[in-house]
Amino acid sequence: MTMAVGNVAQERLSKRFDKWDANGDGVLEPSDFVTEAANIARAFGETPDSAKGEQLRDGFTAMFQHLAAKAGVGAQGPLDRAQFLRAAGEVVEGGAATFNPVLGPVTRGIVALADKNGDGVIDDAEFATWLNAIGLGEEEGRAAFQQIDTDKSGTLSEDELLDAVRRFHTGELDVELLG
Ligand SMILES: [Ca+2]
Ligand SMILES: [Ca+2]
Ligand SMILES: [Ca+2]
Repeated sequence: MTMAVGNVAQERLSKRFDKWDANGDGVLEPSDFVTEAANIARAFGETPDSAKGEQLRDGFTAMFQHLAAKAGVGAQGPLDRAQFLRAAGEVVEGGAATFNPVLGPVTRGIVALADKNGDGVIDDAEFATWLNAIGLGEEEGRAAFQQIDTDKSGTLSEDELLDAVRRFHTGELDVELLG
C-alpha cells in the first residue's frame, strides 16, 4: 500500500523544486543541479572543480538521474513540477529504503565539504560553518545540532545527517540542511 505524502512534505518538495530550478525556467534539468552543486561548493569556500566540488556535483547528477528514471523521462530531463512532486514524493514516502540511495550521495558530498578536519564527522564548529553556508542562524543551529545528534555523541555522523535531511522532508524535523 502506498501512503499519500502529507501536505508538509508536498510543500517542502515544492520549495525544493523552486530552489533546484536554478535557471528559473520552470523545469529541472541536469544543468540546474550542476549549478546548485557549484553554489554549495562555493558557499563552503571550495571551487566547483575541486575534488570535493566534483564529488558533490556527481551526487547531484546521480540524484537527477534517479528522479528522472522514476518520473519516466530521459536522463537529461526535463522534469516539470508535477513530475518532480510525484517522483520525489515516492522517494520520501518510501522511507529510508528509497530516500537514502537518492539523497545519500548529495548529503555525503556536503558532509565532505563541511568536514574541514577530515575526521568523517561534523563537530560544533563545522556545523556552524554549514549553517552559515546555507544562511541559517546560530541559535536555530544549536537546537538543530541536539536534534540531529540522535546518539548524543557530540558529533554528527553522515547517517545522522542523512536521516535529518529525510525527516525534514517528511515534516518530522524543521531544519533545512540542504539550503
Ligand atoms: Ca531549470
Ligand atoms: Ca570533522
Ligand atoms: Ca552523533
